[in-house]
Amino acid sequence: MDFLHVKDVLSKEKEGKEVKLRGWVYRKREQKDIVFIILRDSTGIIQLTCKDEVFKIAQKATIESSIQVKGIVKEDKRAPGGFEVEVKELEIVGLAERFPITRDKSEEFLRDVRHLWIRSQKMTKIFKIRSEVFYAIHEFFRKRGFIEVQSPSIITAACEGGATLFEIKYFDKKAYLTQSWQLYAEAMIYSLEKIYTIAPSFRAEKSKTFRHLAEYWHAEAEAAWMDMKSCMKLAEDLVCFICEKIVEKCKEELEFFGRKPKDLLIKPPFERKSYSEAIDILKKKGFKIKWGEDLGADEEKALTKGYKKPFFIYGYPVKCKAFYHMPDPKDPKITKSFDLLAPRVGEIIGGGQRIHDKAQLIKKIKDFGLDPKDYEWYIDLRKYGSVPHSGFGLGIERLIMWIIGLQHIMDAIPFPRTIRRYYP
Ligand code: NSS
Repeated sequence: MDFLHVKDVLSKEKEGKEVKLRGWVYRKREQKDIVFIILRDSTGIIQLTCKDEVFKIAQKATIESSIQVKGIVKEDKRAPGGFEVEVKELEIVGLAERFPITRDKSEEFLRDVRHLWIRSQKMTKIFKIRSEVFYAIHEFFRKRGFIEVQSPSIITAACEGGATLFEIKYFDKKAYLTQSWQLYAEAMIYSLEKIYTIAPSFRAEKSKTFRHLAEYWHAEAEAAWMDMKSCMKLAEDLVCFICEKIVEKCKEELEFFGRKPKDLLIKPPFERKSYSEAIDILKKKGFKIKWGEDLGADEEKALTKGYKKPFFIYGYPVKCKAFYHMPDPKDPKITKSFDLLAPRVGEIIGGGQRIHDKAQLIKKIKDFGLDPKDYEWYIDLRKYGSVPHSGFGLGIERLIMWIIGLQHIMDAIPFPRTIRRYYP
């Protein structure tokens, strides 16, 4: 007889049948002549009743011990999932020592024992949603004819400004960990035109916030001939597609987090606000922000207040955005750039149209205090058949935070890295 998974046993069809299950002891309750074990595996939890011949061995099975059992499925309305297994045979495969995670442990402690906390129902459900988000991104881009491309993680010049670069020793030279695949993507569009990637990006973020990781997963797209307008359309279609897939495939998980499918079944187009409009709104809300200043987490939180759906802010001033952003020919103070803001989380996507003119790019690199020598190959791309092009980057953990309603970005990734934490 093959082992089954919990989800396959929780059904009317299996009632009265003999089944074999294996997993871990999630909870345990002992009475005079019966032990109730809640068994968990990757698909869910189920109650085991252990009496008579298996009573003694069940008593020995500590929390998180791995066990395998054989027994008969019985309907029981009081059991989680409505069914239980009356155990006839029980084997302890790995007897667990005293499990350090008990009720009422602090968030900080749970992060110290992350390697064990990932077994929790909460974390398991987050990672299932996360897996579907990754899958949906691939599905979306492939359906649209985008080709997946990888770029190096070890790089020599900043994409998003030097302040958040991780410096590494590269043999006897200095190198950095990448902040984005973008500069390489801009080279690759000359062979593949429409491309995407999902890869880790690294930011030496000095600040400790609820939405910053030092290593996060970045879904990025770049396409030749694409202008900012089409790029925004692509970004909103992607987000809607991911949400639709999550609603379709993760009903139970969303319910666990109290997230209503109707709030995720969002349709394009998203609202578009200009940066100037955003500044006016913030001033009305009492912020002492001046035109030209960047929007931080507080500003973005205030702007998204009352919103259920993400929306765009476009046309950021030149100074607020990285050097490669194309100034708007109609108003060169601003760039053809946009961010997508999600309720509470703020920016989940950043993107826009790139400078494709060589002289303009060199000037902008210098204006930003950077050395054109560091960007020689990147400037080269403007010499040989340059074309208008655009792209964007989606912070996957930030999107997951919004989809699930997580309070902290650290919970959107199995082993978070932040300014204070790189263990376990
Ligand atoms: O810096 S971004 O706004 N833009 C870029 O890196 C572009 N080069 C992307 C592109 O056009 N191909 O970062 C993009 C997104 C941003 O909107 C956030 O959602 C996410 O990446 N992001 C982060 N997530 C978690 N932690 C940190 N530190 C972080 N920084 C950016």
